[in-house]
Amino acid sequence: MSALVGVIMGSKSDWTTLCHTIDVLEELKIPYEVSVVSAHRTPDLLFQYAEEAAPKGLEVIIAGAGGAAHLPGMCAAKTHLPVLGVPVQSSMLSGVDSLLSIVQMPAGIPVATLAIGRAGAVNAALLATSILGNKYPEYHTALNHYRQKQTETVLANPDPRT
Ligand code: RP5
Repeated sequence: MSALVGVIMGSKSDWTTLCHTIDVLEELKIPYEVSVVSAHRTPDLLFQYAEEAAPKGLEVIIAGAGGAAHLPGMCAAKTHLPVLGVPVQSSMLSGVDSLLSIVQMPAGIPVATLAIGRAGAVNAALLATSILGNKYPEYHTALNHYRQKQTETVLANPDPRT
């Protein structure tokens, strides 16, 4: 099946965060594609990517970036697809800069903004799966299995010292 989720990030240095998105998409068997697309260093590529995303079959875009994190917002400005923004934890400001850059979109162009770092990266994949599940029921099934397994793992390990 061709990719349904497009995962983009502003730099190779974002991979250590967005790899968690890919791990979950792989686990849930969601068809995806992944690449580096920078709002600042490759703006023309970003516009091309966003404009071609829907015509080529993508249904959700996950965009991760850090610092002056304009990638998710500019991507959302050029596509009607849902864009999930993952703030990467920056070294200078711990990702608060990334979070505020992504979350404070003007009314009219939304970006669904996740938590800073790994939690946001994981949840972006889960949210994308939830969105896709409205059209492809097997992805809701996969998501429910994931959550059930998660619950069972917590219940089976109540002692925080082990
Ligand atoms: C952003 O600048 C990227 O998303 C990255 O988080 C940050 C730093 O990029 P590098 O200088 O590490 O390539 O565009």
